[in-house]
This record gives sequence, C-alpha cells and structure tokens, in this order.
Amino acid sequence: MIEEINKIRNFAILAHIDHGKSTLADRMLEITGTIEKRKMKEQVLDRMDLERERGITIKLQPVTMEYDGYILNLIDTPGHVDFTYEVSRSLAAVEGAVLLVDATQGIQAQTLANLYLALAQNLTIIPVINKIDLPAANVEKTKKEIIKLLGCREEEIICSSGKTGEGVDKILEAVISRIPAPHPLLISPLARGRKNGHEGGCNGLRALIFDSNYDEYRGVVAYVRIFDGQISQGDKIILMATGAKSEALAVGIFKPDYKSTGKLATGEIGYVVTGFKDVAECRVGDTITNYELRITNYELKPLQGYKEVKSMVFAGVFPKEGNEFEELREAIAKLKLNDASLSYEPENSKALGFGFRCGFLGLLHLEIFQERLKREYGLNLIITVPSVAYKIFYKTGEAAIIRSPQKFPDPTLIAKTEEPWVVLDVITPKDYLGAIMNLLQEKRGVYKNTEYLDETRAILHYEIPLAAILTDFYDKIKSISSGYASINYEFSGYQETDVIKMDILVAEEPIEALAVIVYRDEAFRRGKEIVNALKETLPKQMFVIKLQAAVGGKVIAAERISALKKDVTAKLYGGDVSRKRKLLAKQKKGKKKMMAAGKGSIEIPTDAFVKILKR
Ligand SMILES: Nc1nc2c(ncn2[C@@H]2O[C@H](COP(=O)(O)OP(=O)(O)OP(=O)(O)O)[C@@H](O)[C@H]2O)c(=O)[nH]1
Ligand SMILES: [Mg+2]
Repeated sequence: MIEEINKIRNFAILAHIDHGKSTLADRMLEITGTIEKRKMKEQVLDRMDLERERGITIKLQPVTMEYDGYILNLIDTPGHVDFTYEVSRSLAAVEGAVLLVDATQGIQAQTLANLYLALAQNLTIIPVINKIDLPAANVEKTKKEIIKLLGCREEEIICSSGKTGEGVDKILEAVISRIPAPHPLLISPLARGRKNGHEGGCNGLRALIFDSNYDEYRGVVAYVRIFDGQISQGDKIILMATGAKSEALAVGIFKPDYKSTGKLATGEIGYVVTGFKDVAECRVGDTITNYELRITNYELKPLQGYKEVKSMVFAGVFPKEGNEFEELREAIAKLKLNDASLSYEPENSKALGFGFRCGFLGLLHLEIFQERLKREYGLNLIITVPSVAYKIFYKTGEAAIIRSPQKFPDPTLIAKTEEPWVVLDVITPKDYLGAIMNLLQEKRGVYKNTEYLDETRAILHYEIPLAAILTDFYDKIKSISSGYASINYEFSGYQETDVIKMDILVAEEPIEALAVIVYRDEAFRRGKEIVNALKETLPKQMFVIKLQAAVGGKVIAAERISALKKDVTAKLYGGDVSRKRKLLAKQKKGKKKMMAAGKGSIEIPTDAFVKILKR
C-alpha cells in the first residue's frame, strides 16, 4: 500500500490564457502512451466542441498517465479569468503544479493569480518556460522574471515547447522528483483501526469531490481525489455535507475517457458513479465517505471544502417558448453539476414569464452557459441585459441586494445605493502605462500603486467598480496596449454609488429584458449608445420602429428604424395609375395592421443584449 502510494504524483498545469497548457498536456499524453496515436488531436483534453471551436479551455480535465513506473495524475486547467474556480478546485486535489510561462509573453496577470492560488495550497511549483520554439521567444528575460517572482534558482526552471516536444520529458521527470507523493491525512486510530478490523470497506474513506458531471447513461458522476482509505464498486456511500446516501455503482480513472478500475485507493484521482437521483445532492467540495463508517464514527471530519464562489454578473434567463420552463429547470440543475461557479434562483417576469436569475463570473461565462444550454439541452433562451448586483438601503432602514434592473426600486424609496468594487491588476509594458491609466481614470478607477516585474514591465494596482470593467473594458485594454496588457480582478466590497434605472422602449413598449441600471451622470450618453446599438442590431420590419431610452417615464434618447420597402408596384409596367394607387393603399393598410400586431412582439435577437452591454 505504502509502496503504491509512493508511486503516485498528482499535479495541475497552470498558466495565463493561451500559454500552452493543453498543448503541453498533448505531448505528455503522447510520451506516456496514454492516448493512441490515431486518437490524438490538438488540445485533446479540450473535450467539449465549444472549447475546440473557440480554442480555449473552459473545464478542468483530469487524466491518469503512467511513466517510468509512476502513476501521474494530471489536471489541465483553464486560463481565462472567468473560469478561475475550475483552477482553484483542481489545486485542492493535487500536491504540485507546473507553472507555464509563454517565452514570448512573459508573466501575465493570470500567471500571478493562479500562482498565488497554488501557493495558498502549499503546492510544489515547477516553473516552466514554454513555446521556446518561437522566433520571438525571450528565454533569458522570462527566466529573470520567474526568478524574481518565485525566488527560485535558475536550474529549477525547465524550458519546453509543447509544439516540438522539447523539454517535456524533463518536466515529467521533475514532476516525479520534485512533487511529493500523496500521503493519507488521517492518522487517527479510529479510522485506521477499521481498515483491518472491519469488513465491508470501512477504512476511513474520505474523498473530495472536486468536480462532477451529469452523464446521460451513468447519471451523476463525481470527480474525486481520495485523501484517505479506499472506495470500491458496490460500497455504500454517504456525503458528509448533504447527508445524501447511495451506492458507488462504478469506480474508475480518467484515460481521459472513463475507465472502470473497480477501486480507487488513497492518493488517487478518479471518478465515482454515484447513483444519486437528485442532482442537487452531489456538490463539489463535499466529502464522500463510507456509510457504515459514518454512522459508527462521529469523529470523522469532512475534508476542507471550497469557498463558495461569488457571482459577479447576473442575468435573467427565460425559455423562448414559455412551455419549456420545466426543461430549463432540469437543464440548469444538470449543467450546474459541471459548472460549479453558476448560481441561480427562480425569477418571474411579467413580460418574459417564468425563468431564472443566474449569476456568472463574467460575460464569457454567461456566453458559454447560454451556448451549452443550447447545444447540450436544445434550449433557446432569452437572456436579459447582464448587470452587477446592487445593495439598496431603503429609507425604512431595511437593506436588500438587487440582482436585476426589473427589481430596482422606485428612487423615492432609496436612501443609499452601493455597487460592487474589485481590486484590479493590470500587467503592461511601460510604454502603455499612460494610456492605460487614462482609461482606468475614465472608468472611475482609483489608483493604488505600481510594481515593476523588470525594467520594461509594470503591474498597476487599482480599485474600480465592477460594472466599469464588465463591458468593453477588456477589449479596450487590449487595443490600447497592442494586445500586450493583461488583467486580473477580484471582488473587494461594496461602495456607495449614484445609479438609476433606464427603460428601453421598442415600438413604444418597454422591453423588460433591455432595462439597465446606469450611472446618473452617464444616463444620456448610455441611452444614446443603447438606442444606436439597437438600431444596428434589430432587423427591419415592414413598419417604422421607434427606439427610446427613458428614465422615470421621461424619454432621454430616441432613434428609429426605417421600414423595409417592399415595392409592390415594381411588377406593374405601363401606366395603370389607378391600379398602382390601389395597390399602394393596400400596402399602407397592411402596414397599419402589422404595426398593431408587431407592438411588443418584435423579435429581439438574444445576442443583442450582450452586444448592447458591450457598447
Ligand atoms: N509555437 C508554439 N505554439 C504553441 C506552443 N504551445 C501552444 N502553442 C499554441 O498556442 C495556442 C494556445 O495553446 P493552448 O494549448 O490551447 O493554450 P492553453 O494554455 O491551454 O489555453 P487556455 O486553456 O485557453 O488558457 C495554440 O494555438 C497552440 O497551438 C508551443 O510550444 N509553441
Ligand atoms: Mg487549454
């Protein structure tokens, strides 16, 4: 047993977005012969079509490899800031991390953010400079940055290319020699004694659920790291937090497909088909233990779970077809198993019917959510304009968090409103400091201080309202820094603000899904922007469509979409004027009818909402 556990190494690959994690994992899978050559493809661990189409990793993905007599459990992680929760959950399942830095980019914002997450878990860090095959690679400069950051020795840094495979064997060797083997956490005789003395696998099992998935054939599958004891197929199990009981229907490892092994032992990473009927019973961060052990051993403590994630943006999610509400509810509950940073609660809207108010970590997260519901569950949705949550202090002394513009109270009732702020780090070459600081100031950012990575690059520390960076901020930062700057942010607390609710009217009907909360002093500008954006987004109709932005019933900006001209007389050659006149009159009447029918029922394309916000 001890012999076996000493042969296990668990590690995650961490990096800023696009620094080559999934490609490096490809090479590791090749070298270790984990995936057959004919099944190999680029970024093979990006298993969703959506990930492959967009070229980004969205989900953590574990895989078990064998190398040099060792079992190596690798977890590939996403680099985009919206999927940080995937990274932190991965880190709780491993002892070490390979920290990749792109040799052409150097240390970026998520390099730092992910490194700090790993250090907080006391993980062993293996620094790697990647993409050294590129002509623009600057290995020496990147080495200096890493040494300054980690305080490591130059010899500890490995240079690699996920493209050519250079240095990848050295990384695997470092994983074996530098990262410690897992060790059982329990040394209590209570748990250990049962291992020998009790039949039925009562061996102090504690398995951390770090991810889960709803599989059409298998039902609820938990991704686990076994910290103590072992689990076998057929074991009676119980979750320590929810108290849900079931049986381990199947147990195995990731290759990266499910591969049944019938058993998982201390230190291993794998999956458990839980047999849970109710998807809400299986939560990431919960501890699986043995049912009999649980009822006889009250001292067994759950493993440390995860901090709840804080949703940053909220949007209403409604089925396009009103009768699809039940399907939507089921789909969201199942998706939540695989998207632990999603939060949701039922919402009821006069115009849109029954749906949910969902919380996301950012706009990309929202986009992916919408796309997954469409692809995996065949659901078409109406998504309302995303917004941050506001804290309202009423004149009555009560307070409430408002997550939707529709629920924003009448201004006469409000004593004070607060909005969420974040601490923001921007890493940028020195040349762009001025332009970036101007943008941050314009966005109401408050300067804290500047650090230098080296003589050419700086880290700007700011505090800024979350709402300011949700919209076009990232694109703007990228464009003014020619793509070189990167950002990371974290919620820091609420601060007082002066905002109002703005209604958007299409064909003189307020469209609930388009209502937004805006800064009072920006209402005119935002109102204009939104009606302009709508004008560009909405398809023309047979009639003129009025577009208006209104605050408290007063129109502050207006636009109109001209009518589609269908020339009904085009086919009439010659000069039958009376016939022509008659036709035109008929057309006019038709328009009027459509106008009446069209009121409030003008189709607003779903992507319009995000587009409008991004203006
Ligand atoms: N030249 C070169 N290109 C590489 C190398 N590694 C990755 N790339 C390219 O860099 C891009 C990003 O690679 P990925 O492996 O998807 O990066 P990632 O870190 O997994 O990205 P996210 O998971 O989205 O954060 C792809 O176009 C790869 O082909 C390398 O070593 N050399
Ligand atoms: Mg990736």
